[in-house]
Amino acid sequence: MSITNPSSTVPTQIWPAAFAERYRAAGHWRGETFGAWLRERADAHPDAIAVIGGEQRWTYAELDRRASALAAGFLQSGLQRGDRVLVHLPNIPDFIGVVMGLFRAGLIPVYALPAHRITEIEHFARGSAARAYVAAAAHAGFDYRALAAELRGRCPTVEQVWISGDAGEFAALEALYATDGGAVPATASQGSDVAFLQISGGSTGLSKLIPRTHDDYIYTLRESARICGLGPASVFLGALPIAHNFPMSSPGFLGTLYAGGRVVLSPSPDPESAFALIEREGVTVTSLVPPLLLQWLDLAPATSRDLGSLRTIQVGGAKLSTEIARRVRPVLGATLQQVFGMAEGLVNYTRLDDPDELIIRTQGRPISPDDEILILDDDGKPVAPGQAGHLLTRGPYTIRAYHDNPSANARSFTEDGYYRTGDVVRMTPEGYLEVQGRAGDHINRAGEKISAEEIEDHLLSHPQVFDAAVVSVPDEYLGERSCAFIIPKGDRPRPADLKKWIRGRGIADFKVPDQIVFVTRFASTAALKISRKALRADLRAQLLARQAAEQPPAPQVSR
Ligand code: AMP
Ligand code: DBH
Repeated sequence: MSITNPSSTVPTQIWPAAFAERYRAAGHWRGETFGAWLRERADAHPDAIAVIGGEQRWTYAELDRRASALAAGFLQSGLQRGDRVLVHLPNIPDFIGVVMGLFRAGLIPVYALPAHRITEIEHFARGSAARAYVAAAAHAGFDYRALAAELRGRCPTVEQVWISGDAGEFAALEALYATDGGAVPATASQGSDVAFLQISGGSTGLSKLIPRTHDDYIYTLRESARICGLGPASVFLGALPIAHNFPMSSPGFLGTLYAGGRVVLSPSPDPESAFALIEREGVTVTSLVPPLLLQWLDLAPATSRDLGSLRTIQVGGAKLSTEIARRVRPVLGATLQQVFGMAEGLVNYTRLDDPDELIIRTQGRPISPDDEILILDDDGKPVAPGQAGHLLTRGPYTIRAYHDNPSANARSFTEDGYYRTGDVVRMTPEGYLEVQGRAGDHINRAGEKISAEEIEDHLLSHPQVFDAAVVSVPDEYLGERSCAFIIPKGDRPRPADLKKWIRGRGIADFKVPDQIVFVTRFASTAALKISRKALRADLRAQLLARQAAEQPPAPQVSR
């Protein structure tokens, strides 16, 4: 009988020794840890406000005390250093309390988005062998306690559940804050340990888990805070869900805390909630995706709120059009900063003092002088300067491997350790990147990445679906929306019923196809003989051609 050692599944992230030495010698990796720097900030300015959300205002001393209390409480419950804990919280102070508590205990948060549902959560729980789940009682009309109950039924390895708010049958997070954390050391970790698992947007199939170390992530926080000019006087508004890598770390709430600034959490990204908080708290910087920026630009001229404190509006997650980019300063009175990043690592910023044209037209340049960039043609050869090609990268904060996923690792990384981003970019003479598009088959819907394959798999399990192909379609507001082409089996299902059914599979709402088009067959060539990729490209082209010709798109289209 074989006995599995639970510690063997503790995630790792390892760079070749020569690279690690170089990154340490350059001062990028300093052996700092999340638990320790929070203690340093709390010792240096205990009474400065760290986190504001709802009616709560926590000073650095309070956040530090809460982190220690939770660390002690988590460990007393039986969790052990290196265990994984699913964090499924909206933008509330408990999000920050919980992750800081986990860091301090040497436990590994696995970040889920509030929009994720049982199917995704089960996938993350299994993939990370999580032993605990922390969620809010309810948010945006969804009861996470019901999800917790279902998760426990499906994944017995999830032994502990803590709920922020009315805990019902589960343990209350609030009670853990009462644990005596006095004896807990500032950190249980080393710089090279994995600090957390971030979630990939998922280009093929289900999301992958991304192990990031203290050393590599703290390097991005330090440099991002510097590039974005953050300091103790900065007030960052978390409007996007802060589990996203962008508002988490570029510089996001973690970069703001690292710089000793103040984090204000908005429960919703809508302009009304955000504008009220900007006025009340004197917000200086925030991060948005392009569709949200568009809403802000539309509503700002008419608002009665004073937005005068805003200095920087960061926009990323999806391509920003130059026309919209141009409106930022005149309408919001703030400097635009474009941010092109990925949870796997590489982050590019336009710099605050760059000429307007660079800020408006490009997605910035890398954080680090040690970020290595390759732009290759389809045959893997470098393109001529200024030409578009596939972006590959490696560097001091770009991962070398996903967690426990050999097939994804074989696809996504070259033998010499470059990450294939899947993005098509060109480099300007100034060394800035312009994102041209994606080589892969995912849909970037308002910054949320959706894998075509994942949704096709759901559709294919419907009894009246013979075959399905999901493609992205340009959308004026969302950037891209999803369209599912379906060959029905027998009676054609109603599009509304199909969408409802997909929703019932327990997946995030943003993954439900926006549009459904029924077709009798896919291509004149036998569908099986052409690759899914070619098929999707073909269907997308047909749809766009039909739309351009302003003919009725196809029999039975529903949005
Ligand atoms: P994820 O894998 O979910 O972390 O998403 C990262 C991907 O989002 C990148 O590889 C790009 O495809 C896309 N992305 C992020 N920021 C930008 C941006 N500023 N412009 C265009 N695409 C972006
Ligand atoms: O889209 C992203 O994942 C992203 C965008 C901007 C990101 O991870 C980041 C900055 O760090």
